[in-house]
Amino acid sequence: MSVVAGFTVVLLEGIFAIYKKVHAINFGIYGVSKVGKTTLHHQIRTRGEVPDIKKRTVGLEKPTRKIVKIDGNIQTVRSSDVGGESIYWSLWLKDYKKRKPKYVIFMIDDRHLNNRASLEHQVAWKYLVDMIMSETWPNGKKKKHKDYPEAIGVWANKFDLWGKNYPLGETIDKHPIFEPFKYGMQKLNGIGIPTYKYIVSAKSDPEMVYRGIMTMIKDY
Ligand SMILES: Nc1nc2c(ncn2[C@@H]2O[C@H](COP(=O)(O)OP(=O)(O)O)[C@@H](O)[C@H]2O)c(=O)[nH]1
Ligand SMILES: [Mg+2]
Repeated sequence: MSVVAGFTVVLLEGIFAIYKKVHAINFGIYGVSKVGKTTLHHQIRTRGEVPDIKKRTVGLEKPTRKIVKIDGNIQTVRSSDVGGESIYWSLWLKDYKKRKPKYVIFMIDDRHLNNRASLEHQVAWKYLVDMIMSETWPNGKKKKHKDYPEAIGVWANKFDLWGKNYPLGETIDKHPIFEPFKYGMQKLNGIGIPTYKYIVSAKSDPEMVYRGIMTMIKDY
């Protein structure tokens, strides 16, 4: 390679690195109350041990930019924190419609494993899957190709709490925590949206969080 060509490659790589830092990728982060959405936002923003979040998130907050850096890769992501109680689910749709996130993360924890009567995650998941699969917006307007996300992650959070009772076997894929969400994932796969199961401790393990975000961006 000539010196000029080599220099051009270096220059282009530099420009691409700057572009990735400046250009933010939209993420939509949803899930019921107390799964760890606000903790995840803190973790992406500050990296480290996140203090215990006692305050419930009210409504929909303004989107913020965060820089994710791992293994020499830098990427800026943008997301809005939103409440998880069912009265706020319509705000998930509002956020989703407005920002058209390229990637959606649906957060869960282990409440459905410990209490068979707990159906919060399942009901919220059905709401989210229907919201994404619907061919029209609530105003009747037909969705366009770019209105669908490129991938949806089901993120099981608080691994530090339930990992001992429900250890990670050979693959994340077969872990029982994801069992109730399989049907919805198959439906999404059916219309061409890939799904991605992931396990994290948003509160205390930044490495897992950053790797999960970067994997979604790189692999999907
Ligand atoms: N042990 C543990 N607790 C967590 C984790 N993530 C969140 N929490 C706790 O779960 C509670 C609810 O978290 P929060 O972020 O407010 O959830 P949100 O309602 O989805 O925004 C808080 O007490 C957090 O400290 C985690 O990875 N491990
Ligand atoms: Mg919150």
